[in-house]
Amino acid sequence: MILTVTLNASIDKAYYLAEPLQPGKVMRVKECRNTAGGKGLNVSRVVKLCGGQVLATGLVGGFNGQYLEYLLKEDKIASQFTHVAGETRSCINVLESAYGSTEFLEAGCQISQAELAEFITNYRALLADIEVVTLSGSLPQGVSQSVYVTLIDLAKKAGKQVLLDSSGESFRLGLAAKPSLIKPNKDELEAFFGVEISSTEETIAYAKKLAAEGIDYVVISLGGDGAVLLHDGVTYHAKPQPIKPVNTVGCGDSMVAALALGLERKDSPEECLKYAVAVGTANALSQRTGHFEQADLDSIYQGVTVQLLD
Ligand code: TA6
Repeated sequence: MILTVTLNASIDKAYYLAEPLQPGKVMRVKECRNTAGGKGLNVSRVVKLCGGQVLATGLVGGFNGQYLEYLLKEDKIASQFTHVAGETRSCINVLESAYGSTEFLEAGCQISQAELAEFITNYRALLADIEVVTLSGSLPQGVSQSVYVTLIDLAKKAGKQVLLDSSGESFRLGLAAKPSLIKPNKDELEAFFGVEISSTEETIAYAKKLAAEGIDYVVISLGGDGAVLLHDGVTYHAKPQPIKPVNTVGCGDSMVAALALGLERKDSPEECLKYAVAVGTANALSQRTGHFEQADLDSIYQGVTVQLLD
């Protein structure tokens, strides 16, 4: 069983426009699709789509929080959230022909120390019956940027593997707790080191610096160029056949879901990476966030090549 943690959950609203976006104009939305969002809930949907067992937890509140739990029930995803006084946020993704995907991410509501303490108590209890934990996304207001350190320490003390997928200060602090696996994308890697990276060799050099921090699995997602994985002193690069992406929102979350399953299944590093790149690429072919068609996954998986680099 995989436990997904989403502290800054969201009602993800995808707006599909028939016309190219014209800033400053009134744009009519051709179709609107609402999903239970926030990175960890995209992870939850994809774990289930891949045939895994998943339990979603985190913080939800208000009418949006009720709607989110309703949407998860519709997706038949089990959840046990801590309920807060604030209102769960919305995140907008505008999809159209001029710019592709443009996201507007709300900050999230204010969380009290008592609400966070209640979540941590609930989280500790949930650890007993699961194998792998994923910690994903930004943090709502009032939650310390060091919260992932606490959650990683508790998971590791309980003997669980824990994946961290966040950015900025919460990622930098979380590293110190040595999560089992991290998956920054290239932009997040550049931001972490304050550099510009222009080749896969450079990506690997910086990934090695993260691995040197004592992180067992370091994955760097590279969009259409696949992903690299560093584990036990070996570097792997998995690349998919080229595709024409439809909606790339949720690809990183889809990879996290596949990597969590790979760890739970004790797959080889090579298989973990190949499967994760195939799932992330299949998600890019779907209009829906955190979703893929099985036929797409099956054909993409066959075309993923894995290179052992050193
Ligand atoms: O990765 C896509 C996504 O999960 C969207 O669905 C939206 O919820 C956003 O990211 C949330 O990102 P954040 O970093 O604020 O947790």
